[in-house]
Amino acid sequence: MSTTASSETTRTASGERAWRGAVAGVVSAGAALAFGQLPTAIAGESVGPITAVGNEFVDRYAASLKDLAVVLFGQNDKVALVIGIVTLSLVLGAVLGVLALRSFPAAIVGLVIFGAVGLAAQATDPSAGLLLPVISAVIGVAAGVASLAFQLGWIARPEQPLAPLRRWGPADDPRVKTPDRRSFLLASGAVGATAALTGLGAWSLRGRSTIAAQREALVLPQPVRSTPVPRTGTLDADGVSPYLTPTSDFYRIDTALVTPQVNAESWRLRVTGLVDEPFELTFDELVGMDLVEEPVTIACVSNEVGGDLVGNAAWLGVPLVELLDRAGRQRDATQVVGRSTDGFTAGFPTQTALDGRVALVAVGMNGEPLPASHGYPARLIVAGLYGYVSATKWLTEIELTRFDDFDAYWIPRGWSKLGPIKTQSRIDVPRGGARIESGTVAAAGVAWAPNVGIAAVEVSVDDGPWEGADLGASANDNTWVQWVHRWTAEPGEHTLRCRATNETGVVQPAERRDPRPDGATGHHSVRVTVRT
Ligand SMILES: Nc1nc2c(c(=O)[nH]1)N[C@H]1C(S)=C(S)[C@@H](COP(=O)(O)O)O[C@H]1N2
Ligand SMILES: [Mo]
Repeated sequence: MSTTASSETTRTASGERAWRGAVAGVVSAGAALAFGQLPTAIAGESVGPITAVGNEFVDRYAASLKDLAVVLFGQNDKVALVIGIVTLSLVLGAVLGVLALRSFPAAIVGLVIFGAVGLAAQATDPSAGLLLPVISAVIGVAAGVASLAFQLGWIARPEQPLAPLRRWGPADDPRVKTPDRRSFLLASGAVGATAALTGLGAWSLRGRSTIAAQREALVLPQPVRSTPVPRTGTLDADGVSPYLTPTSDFYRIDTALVTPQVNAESWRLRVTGLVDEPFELTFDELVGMDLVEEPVTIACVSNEVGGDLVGNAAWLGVPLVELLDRAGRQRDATQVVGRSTDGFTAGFPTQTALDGRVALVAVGMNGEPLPASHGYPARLIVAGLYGYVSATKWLTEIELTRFDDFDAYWIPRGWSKLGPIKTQSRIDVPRGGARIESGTVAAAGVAWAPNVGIAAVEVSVDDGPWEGADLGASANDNTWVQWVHRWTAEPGEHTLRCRATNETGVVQPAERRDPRPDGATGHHSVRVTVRT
């Protein structure tokens, strides 16, 4: 009886100890994260250790995910990734806390490794130097070790909170009395609250952006030449995409976990590589050149048939060819590579920039400076090419290389090196699954073949004959066109299908292919119910 009782007590005690170790570890990992975030936050940098680890994760695993859109995330997935990193850190902290009870030095090693991961990720981030990451790592690890020592010190001997640091061993010395639960929780609570406040402070500083104010105050010069944009509403069908996509509705795709905040005042655009005279421009010098404004539809290669990763905007910028000529591009410079502050790259054949199409270093979108999320202060826009090979946002460098000498970001990740936008069309209304009234129904949508132009859109109902749709006005061959087809709907279930023909006479193929490696093909169709 007495033996049972005593082994019960031991087990409870060790269970309680392990539990305290885990709590102390979680709180210490939190402190390490919070203090680690502080230096970059104070310095006004957008990429701290957590974001850097997240970016590294994206860069590493982008290749193994089938769909670019999955890795390029919506904002929610980005938040989920950050939450995942924090959660994993806290769980690792719990493990280290339990480990610390057996060997405090082992737990210190664990925290140092933890800091080294953050440091390594930050060090590979091209937008950061090395000083801040090192400071972050040192402060973060120090905060973690101190928190752990303080809390576990309270378990062992409250009068000497830093004892574990000196003792180099487990805190189960029988002469050391274990403090009551209340003292321990007080110690952990105090450290936890400090960590939480620090984390909140770092978080709120992080939101501080001088770029928003700078961008708002910026007035861009008028273009010397612009293609007039047809008034919206030339095509009266409710629910069809507007001809110009409002900037706030424009799709956004990029690998950046936090939108880069680039200061236009210190920003430089370098034109380098296989050129006779590399040069560098300030933002003022760039916008001081002759600007043109052109509406261009851009699309993401991951856009599924019928998807919405496509939009049409009026882009204001400097023709790329002028920058290439000024640099004196060399004969073997067969690829134009755009490089971004965040390390992203995109490359396309130099010939594309020289064949007369619209290819711009853009600074404005729909009459305003580029929003941060669309590449402020400057990005590339090349009519007819998917974004992943051309549309580098937060552009800092245009490098001329040989086509075979360099593969940009998405190429080793399994996407085609050449990325011309495929001729596509989409039904906006009626929506798939809609229940509609019988009678005359306006089926409408958009069709695009940038740099080529749309010649015709046709609609087929229930696999019947293709019938020509009416096309809306378009500014040029670089934008989508709106289309409408009036159809007499009889009660029952019906399938509507559309296809486009481009200006070279190529008809959008019916064959369904996945976005990878060079863009989806197939016809968009919707199934609707016509009420009786
Ligand atoms: N710096 C940077 N630029 C980038 C990307 C990126 O991940 N990073 N993504 C590209 C891709 S895949 C597309 S489709 C377009 C999307 O541009 P948008 O977000 O302005 O619509 O940006 C391109 N430019
Ligand atoms: Mo894309």
